[in-house]
Amino acid sequence: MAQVVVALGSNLGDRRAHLASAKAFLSTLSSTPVAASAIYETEPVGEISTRTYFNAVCSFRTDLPPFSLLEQLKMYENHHGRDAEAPRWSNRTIDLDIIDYDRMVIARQRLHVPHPEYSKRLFVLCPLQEIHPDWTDLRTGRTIDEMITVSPKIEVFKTDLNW
Ligand code: A4P
Ligand code: MG
Repeated sequence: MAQVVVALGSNLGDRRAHLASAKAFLSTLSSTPVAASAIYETEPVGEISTRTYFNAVCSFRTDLPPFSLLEQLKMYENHHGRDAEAPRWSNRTIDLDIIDYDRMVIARQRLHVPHPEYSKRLFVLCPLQEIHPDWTDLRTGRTIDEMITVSPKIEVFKTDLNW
């Protein structure tokens, strides 16, 4: 069974509800309870995104191999209002990215793990630190505290919203 980390993001519509239903979906892929961070409100990164995001990170165990997990996540996004044709980094109802799959390195066209950008993104690192405070980057060996220190600064606010 593989230990995986998935990052969730939403900046359209009822952002909390989008995260909550995605978390419920992730628990259907998991054989153990899903560990979830708090919900964070974050400043958008990238030129196309204009609305603030709700972001969170979930960690769970699954029997699905990596590409089957990716397929499940993409199907979920497509069935929940995500426009698959929209340009990269567009506003989105729900984005589900595989941050880590069992500490494996995968470099294929459709799947890169660890996620290539996560180590520079406070909207992933802050919730990840909350549930995995001892996390280290597979490629560089950096601790999560070090990655947070050197990442580009954006506003990240930990909410007390319920899932
Ligand atoms: N793909 C490759 N590796 C992965 C992986 N590890 N997990 C491929 C998921 N997908 C992966 O991704 C495009 C293609 O990448 C997929 O078809 C898959 O085969 P996508 O999620 O459909 O597109 P995207 O989200 O627009 O691109 P990307 O590169 O995932 O962008 P990000 O990193 O998700 O950035 N600001 C804030 N504050 N919060 C955010 O959540 N998100 C983005 C999008 C920009 N700014 C943001 C946030
Ligand atoms: Mg994505």
